[in-house]
Amino acid sequence: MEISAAIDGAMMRHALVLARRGLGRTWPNPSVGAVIWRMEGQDPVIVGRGFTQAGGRPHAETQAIAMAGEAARGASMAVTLEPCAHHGKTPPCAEAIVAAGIRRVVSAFEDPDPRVKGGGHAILRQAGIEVVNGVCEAEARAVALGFIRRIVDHRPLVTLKLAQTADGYAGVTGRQLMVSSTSSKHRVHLARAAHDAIMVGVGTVLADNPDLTCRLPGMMQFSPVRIVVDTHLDTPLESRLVETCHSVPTWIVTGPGATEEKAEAFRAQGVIVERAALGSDKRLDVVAVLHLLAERGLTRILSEGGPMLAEALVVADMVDGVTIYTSPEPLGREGIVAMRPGLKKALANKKRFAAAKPIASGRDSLIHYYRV
Ligand code: AOF
Ligand code: ZN
Repeated sequence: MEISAAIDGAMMRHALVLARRGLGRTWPNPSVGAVIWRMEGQDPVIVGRGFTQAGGRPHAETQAIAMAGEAARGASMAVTLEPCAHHGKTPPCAEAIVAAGIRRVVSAFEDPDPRVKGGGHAILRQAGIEVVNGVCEAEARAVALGFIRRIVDHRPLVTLKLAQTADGYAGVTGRQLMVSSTSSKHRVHLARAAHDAIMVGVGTVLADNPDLTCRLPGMMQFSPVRIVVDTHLDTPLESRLVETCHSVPTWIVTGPGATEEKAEAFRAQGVIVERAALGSDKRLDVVAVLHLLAERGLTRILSEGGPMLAEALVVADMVDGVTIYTSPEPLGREGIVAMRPGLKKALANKKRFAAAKPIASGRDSLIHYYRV
């Protein structure tokens, strides 16, 4: 490989590492990474780095340019998404790159947002900047998948998380069951932080009264929005999710049948209550729920339960990844089956999902399935 192509790839991979740091915190915007470097002889020297800040602004490029200062003049930039071309709260990044005197831009892929869509690369080229597009495109698309799903498919990315006993149970009705080791709990909390929202069915709230926060040391502020899918508004007003909605936002998506009076009682506590349409089975239509959440700006959802919601999401083909934690101990009696038939069938279909090699997570085993 040519030296400059190898350097472009290395700088893009570095920008991708930066972009991953913002995952879960930039919605409705994508998390983008940018690296600015100059060549000193044969060696690249990094003079600026940036990633999209919490809430989606400032953008990655302006962060990197601010760090580089005058060193940006004549330098190269690697950026994990086409620089924006539209006027938002600040002028377009493409114009900021031109103004900073950057000579060469290595970009991963064209921004699908209709406000940009090739316009950023065009601004750069018109200014005489060399643009190389398509570097590490697959990896960059994977990092930006939540944003792409929202813009292109009008739904957020969905990751399913499941925990089961060795004999395949998620728990016993009405009682919380600890199926995961400390190491698995840490992994789950880290995954929570990298998503915009955690979603559960009301059954999980009734059974577990969960907190659904990121409780890793120093990371509490990375707790995402918590969403309950609750057709009849059965969430208890005394639940943890309602009681703590002032420190971490709680949204409930309910159906048209729940009374407005009931909805108001939750709103009075600080919960955001939204309505979506029902499916033919008289339960909330998960596709309608996801469209609504995308409209509200969410790009990455972690669905943590229960088995009915997981099955409905996968049967509707709304799932991008599935993480399954399996404990070494069996439950040893009847319980709630973790993987309902629709989910099992989908995961066994190699045209739909590919399994990564299982790994150990403490005493549990962990397997991740990717959408093909
Ligand atoms: C970039 N760099 O770091 C990000 C970009 O609402 P605004 O004005 O902040 O614009 C959001 C759009 O900008 C978003 O839909 C996407 O097209 C792009 N995001 N662009 O150049 C960044 N986060
Ligand atoms: Zn921008």
